[in-house]
Amino acid sequence: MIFKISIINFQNVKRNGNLNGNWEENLMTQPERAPGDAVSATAYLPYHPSPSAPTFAVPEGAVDAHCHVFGPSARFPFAPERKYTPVDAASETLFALRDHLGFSRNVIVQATCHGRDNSAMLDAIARSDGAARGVAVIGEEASDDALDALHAGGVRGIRFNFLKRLVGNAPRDAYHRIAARIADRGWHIVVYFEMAELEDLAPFLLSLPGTIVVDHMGRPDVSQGIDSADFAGFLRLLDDNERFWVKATCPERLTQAGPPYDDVIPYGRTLVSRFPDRVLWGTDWPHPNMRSHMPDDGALVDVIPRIAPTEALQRKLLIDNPMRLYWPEEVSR
Ligand code: 0GY
Repeated sequence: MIFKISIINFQNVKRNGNLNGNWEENLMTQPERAPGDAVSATAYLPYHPSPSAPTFAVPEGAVDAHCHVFGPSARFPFAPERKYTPVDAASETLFALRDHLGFSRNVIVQATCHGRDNSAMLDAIARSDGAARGVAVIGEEASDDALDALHAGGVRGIRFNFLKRLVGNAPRDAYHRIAARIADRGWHIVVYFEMAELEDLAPFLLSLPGTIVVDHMGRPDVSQGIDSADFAGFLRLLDDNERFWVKATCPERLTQAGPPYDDVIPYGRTLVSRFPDRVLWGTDWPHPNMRSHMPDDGALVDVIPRIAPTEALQRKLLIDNPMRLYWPEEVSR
């Protein structure tokens, strides 16, 4: 069986343009999930078809430091071991969204549905005309030549994922050996975990070398409140270890209240004000695995001034910090 989803082509959308009438709608078909998929493609919401233009004027040179490309699966098949099957989300659509929202660059993060095959991400970077860099997922089988090729292709970090619903197992010994091999490349390690796991995970994270970037605010349970022991422990980890960074991303994943994400704003604001030189921001487009609602990417951008209320903080969050990690050669020392 085939199901149809409506996908908007952003190609003709100019920055801050009037959306009405500018959108060109396509119908794309998506195959039914493959046998053995843990998550049905039909249970997963497609990305927002017509994101609003944000009210917040994103500063020139801003980086969307966490987003993905998926497929197109006819060219870049999803990994057989994946836990979900997303809708295709091609680089052209990502770059049109970047322009529509007012961003200048993207950091494309390898997601689990593509496993260790980084080719869709590398293809997107190659098409970006220097405006994208990437975070890869690699295994121990990756040769030094393969790592060189990833670097030449724009990769500046690797990702270790600890979410049980996304990866079957997170082999810590292998992660150690991989981390040691990338340490002298000037790359960093992105880690994705649930805050409830932090106590168990912290010794391991601390044993990793170099800069460690925590995804999605460390995924706090926001129902516990900003003064929870878990969030205090997370703040302590960052207080005590200057090499730990955090992405102030994904209010849409963390919220229990829904848009405009009032319940998540205090977490983002705390992280940005306390660690202004170690925070990143990204859309997380195309928002894999969202089932509660699909965020309007324009509304997500409007969260930025609520968590980074001054121009100086916005500049660090959106430009200075991501440039230091992903385009260090362009940053004057
Ligand atoms: C994200 C979050 C998710 C997915 C992945 O690698 C992934 O598949 O990270 C999620 O489901 O929470 O960063 O997009």
